[in-house]
Amino acid sequence: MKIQTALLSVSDKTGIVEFAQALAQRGVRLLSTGGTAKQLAAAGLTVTEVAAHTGSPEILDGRVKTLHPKIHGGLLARRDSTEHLDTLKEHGIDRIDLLVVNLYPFRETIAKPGCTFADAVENIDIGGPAMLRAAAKNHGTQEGGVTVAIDPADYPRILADMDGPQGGPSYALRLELATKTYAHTAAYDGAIAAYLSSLSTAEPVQDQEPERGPWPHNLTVQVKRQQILRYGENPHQSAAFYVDQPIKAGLLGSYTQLQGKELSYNNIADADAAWECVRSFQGSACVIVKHANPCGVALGDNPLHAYQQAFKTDPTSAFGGIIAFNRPVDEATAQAVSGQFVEVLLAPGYAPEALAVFAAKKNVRVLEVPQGQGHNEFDIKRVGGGWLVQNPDDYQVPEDAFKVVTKLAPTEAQMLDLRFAWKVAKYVKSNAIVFVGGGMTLGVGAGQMSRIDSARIASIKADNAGLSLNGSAVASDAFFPFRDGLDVVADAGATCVIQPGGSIRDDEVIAAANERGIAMVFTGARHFRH
Ligand code: 93A
Repeated sequence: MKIQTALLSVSDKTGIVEFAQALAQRGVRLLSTGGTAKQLAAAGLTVTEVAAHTGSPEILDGRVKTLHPKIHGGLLARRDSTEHLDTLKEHGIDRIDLLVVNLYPFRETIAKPGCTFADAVENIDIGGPAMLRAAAKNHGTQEGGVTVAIDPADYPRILADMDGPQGGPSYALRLELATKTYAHTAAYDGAIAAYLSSLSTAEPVQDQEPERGPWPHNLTVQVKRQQILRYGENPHQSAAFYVDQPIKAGLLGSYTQLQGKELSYNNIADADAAWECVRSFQGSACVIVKHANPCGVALGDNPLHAYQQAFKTDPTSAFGGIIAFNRPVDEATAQAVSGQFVEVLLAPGYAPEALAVFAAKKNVRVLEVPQGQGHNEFDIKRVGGGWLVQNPDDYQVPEDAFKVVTKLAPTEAQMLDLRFAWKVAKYVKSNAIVFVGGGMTLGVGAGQMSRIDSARIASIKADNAGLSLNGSAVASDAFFPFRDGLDVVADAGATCVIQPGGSIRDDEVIAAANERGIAMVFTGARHFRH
């Protein structure tokens, strides 16, 4: 449908003169509000002020300028309804075919230091969103409808369609722009609501800054929907993946999928667990995750070696696992990984030969995640009627905080294993017990309600995998509440233990370690993960 009349009313005037010129050249009549009209007229364009068009002057300091039936009628009349079009005629209302609006800069205003309440309120746009929502509602049908532009980047696309065979914006473009408009007005109102809620007069529960890092009084997150997922954690749940705007390099959300089936909800959750764990190591490492827990973690001379070691921990669970590397994957590693059923692969890069190997396995989802230092500012967990927000668990125990509490001190080799085990335990769901030896996990006990059961499960799993725990090192993500857990790991063959300490029965546990000839280190910090 040909565009005959356009209304232009923009705060961000980027590209507006050029666009208006292009519209005028194509015979479009221009309507515009005060500031925008002034700028267009200064560029030599013929423009009718909305006030002149409606016969109503801008009033209340501009709070009412476009809120008029001549504007909203012109935007909202159905193009396929004779009745609507007759009504327009009856009231002397012209159709408006194209609406170009961007809103008062509310977000930018409140972000300015020293912004007053009055500044904020005056920058709440009312007429703009009203017109945008009207135009978007009436984006119409294949036959015709209103075109709406909020983004200067879309101006050339509208012109291109006007010059195309249809002589006007296609239905697909009108629909796309209408969708974009509603997302925009919703986000705009969301920002206003967030701002107003920050002014709440309710007594703050605790007005002190927490000591453990920066803290927002109001959490505003900008996210973009990356993809709609086939379903959520279970097929009867709907789900989507949203990524931060802008996304920081190094975090899972910055991935590129190089091949494979679409990612599922569980894929993404597990991929994140694997990626966060593997990127915490300096040396070449491989992490295999199943149901959000690492079931094999190893350091190696190269990715292939790391993978082979990680796989040995629990070949049964590794089936259908998510595998992450912190080094680019080469052909030999790709061949080895292809020997097992794998759901998702993650690495900072892939050799072309490695990609050729995976190409033969069409379903395998291969993700490239750029290396980077990015970290989440906050962890957020939804609970009934609220949100739990915390700083992410990125605490690293400083070397001088490791405290040997037993008669025996760990050897240097044992200390290496203990540090590795401690790091892995952080990524295992609580209660976590992790046996390691020689830079690989030997048994992982995860997600049990009692620590002793996690210890038992870890040793059973090592046994199932044919791995010896004699001389192994053990990490516990939180303190042993009684000596029984320590006895289980000692019985299994462990000779050194790392744990936070801090139990009222620490003395009992230390005595047990001394009795069993175990070297034990306290970290003073725990790593619960739920
Ligand atoms: O103050 S408003 O909420 N009331 C209105 O009726 C109205 N109509 C357009 N703000 C209104 N606008 C906004 O004015 C537009 O959304 C745009 O951001 C701005 C353009 O004003 P000018 O052309 O005078 O610079």
